[in-house]
Amino acid sequence: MLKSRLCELLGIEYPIFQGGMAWIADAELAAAVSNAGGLGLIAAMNSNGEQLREQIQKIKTLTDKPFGVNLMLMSPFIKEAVDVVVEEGVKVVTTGAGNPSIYMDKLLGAGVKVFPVVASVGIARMVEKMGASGVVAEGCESGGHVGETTTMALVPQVVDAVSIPVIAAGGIADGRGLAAAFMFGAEGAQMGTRFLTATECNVHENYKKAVLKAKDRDTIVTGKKLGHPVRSLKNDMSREFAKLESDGTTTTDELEKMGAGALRRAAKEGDVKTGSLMCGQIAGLVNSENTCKEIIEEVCGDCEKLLKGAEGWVK
Ligand code: TUI
Repeated sequence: MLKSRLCELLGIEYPIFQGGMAWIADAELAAAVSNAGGLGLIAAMNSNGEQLREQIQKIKTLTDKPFGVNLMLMSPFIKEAVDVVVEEGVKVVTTGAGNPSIYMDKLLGAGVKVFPVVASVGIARMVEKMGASGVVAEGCESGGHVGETTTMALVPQVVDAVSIPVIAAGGIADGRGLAAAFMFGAEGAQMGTRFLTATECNVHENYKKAVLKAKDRDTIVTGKKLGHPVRSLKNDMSREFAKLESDGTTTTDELEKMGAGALRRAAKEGDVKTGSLMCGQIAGLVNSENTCKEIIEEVCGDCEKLLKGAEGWVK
């Protein structure tokens, strides 16, 4: 059986976090991951307090297992979301797309375990000092908002810099990825793209099919000019965005307008042409739809076999 400090700390069976995918990670997906023994997370994304509260109350009817909320720090409703998390007694939070410092005291004071998603050693060190329970070190292979460093380079550097548990993210979708994460000193892994294709994921079928069909070079990073680079599948939308971004005549306001609503269009309406299909580079490896239970058992089972067989390399 795979065990790490993470399992004991959170009372979960498998050291697996589900990514807090905006417009995708709802109460049903999160409950399915938690019921399968991982840590399911509801994406607060740009939800207001009431919308988030509804999802939290829903997940409480769907699982008795530990679950969490992912707070997207760029949300205009971030303050309300933090209040609702505290009021609803949510026990675990991951944060993304920014520095969570100003919300740490409130969350920690309410007994919430906070796992900031970080893309650099500096922020990892800072949040450890502030009392984070662990950090998710996310490399730029991931989908959505990305940093600059790869998982392979980032994870061991973060592991060396902090003593709290590190969860590796970005480019992990199978047992080999999880085993590699352990070899880097991480104590678990977070997966987004793999869970996006799960049976229990309510993302539009067109989006799911596009991810299942994607190959190794089918993603692109856009939005660097806006200060928030985002990885998504190549399509009419992302190609056009990339072109306008580099032509030097399109203003950042015009680019912002073009990006607004694009993820919702893809995830909810299935618009795979003009929507934004955020997705990690590992999509090429994700070729079948499975239940969350199948995914977690396959990934952890394969990882266990690999780690047990690792001695075979030593002569
Ligand atoms: O947050 C994510 N991934 C996301 S958020 C998102 S919603 C969105 N939609 C459109 C445009 C932009 C965002 C979609 N995908 N992953 C976690 C993550 N956090 N990756 C990188 C970071 C990060 C970045 C900067 C963490 C800390 C940070 O600190 C900022 C600083 O002050 O250095």
